[in-house]
Formats: sequence, structure tokens, C-alpha cells
Amino acid sequence: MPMRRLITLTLLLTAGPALAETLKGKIDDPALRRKTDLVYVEKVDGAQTPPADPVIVNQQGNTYAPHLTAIVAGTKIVFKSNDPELHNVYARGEKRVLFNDAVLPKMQSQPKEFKDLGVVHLTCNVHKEMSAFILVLQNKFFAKPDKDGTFTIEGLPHGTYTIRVWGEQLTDEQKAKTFTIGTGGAS
Ligand SMILES: [Cu+2]
Repeated sequence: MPMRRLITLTLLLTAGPALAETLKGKIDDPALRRKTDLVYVEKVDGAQTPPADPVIVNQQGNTYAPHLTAIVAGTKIVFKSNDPELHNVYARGEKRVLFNDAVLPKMQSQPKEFKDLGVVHLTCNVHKEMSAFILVLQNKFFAKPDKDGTFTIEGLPHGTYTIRVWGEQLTDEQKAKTFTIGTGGAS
């Protein structure tokens, strides 16, 4: 009997000025689907350029918005606040504290650059309930799956890729799982 698949992956050639492929996928496993917040390509060849403009993470009603922000390494983030109270953005990487900065009411932080790959957990020293995540990735080929577990990643150069999933509630074992897709199909 074939092993039950966790994820189905399909690579489709895209017509266009540059030769690129579209990755379509579906998380088949219900437990994995429920807890996966992001699907991403682990690595693509060549230098990856972060966007010129900073990405905004807002604080509104004592909540970070969005709750999860995925970025390419080297991207800058500006932390804004729409709230009348002081917030204190406490950013902890996997190995060290990155910064711990107050954001005054209705103000915004200086742009913060995120260079190291990995997960950054955001909390606030003033409001213990505040929690959010930044996922610093090697490339821009990531997607948030729909409720039914489907996702699309467009514009991939030709190649063979390792796909991974991330979710706040996934176990370390689930986050370490890799799925391969290439011209030969999924494995
Ligand atoms: Cu706060």
C-alpha cells in the first residue's frame, strides 16, 4: 500500500518572457494542514534581493498585525503603533535578542534590518499578551496556505527544490520535514 502523502506538489511550466515555473501544492494531512502557517522554498540559487522599501508591522489594539510576517533576509521592518499606549518591541532570534525598543503611541520605529535566517519571536514588555513572529527566509518563494491547504508559489526558476513548512504550533519534527520537487516530480 502506498504511504499516505502529507503534501501533494506539482510544478507547472509558466508561459512568459522568462522561463519560470509555478509550484502548486496541497497539504493533504489534516493535522499538518491545520497547523501550517507558511510553506516555503528552502533555497534557490543566486543572490536574493530584499525589497527596497521596508515592510510594516503594525501594533493595533495591543496586537501585532500581521501575526506572521515572512521576509527575505536583508529586508527592513518598520514597527508602527496605532495605539494610545506605549509598546515595547522585544525581538528574540533563535540564538540571541535582536533588540528591545520602545514604540511611542501613534509613532513608528526606525527601520530594522533582519539579516539572519530563522524565526524571530516578537513580544512586548508592556503587554504580556502580545506575540507575533517574523520568518526570515533565503528567498521570496513562500506562501500562506488557504484553509483547505492549497498554495501557489509563482515565478520559480527551473530546478529542484526543497519545500518546508512552518507553523507556530507545529512540532520541531514537523518543521524539520522536507519535501522535494523538481522536473522529475515530487518525492
Ligand atoms: Cu505592547
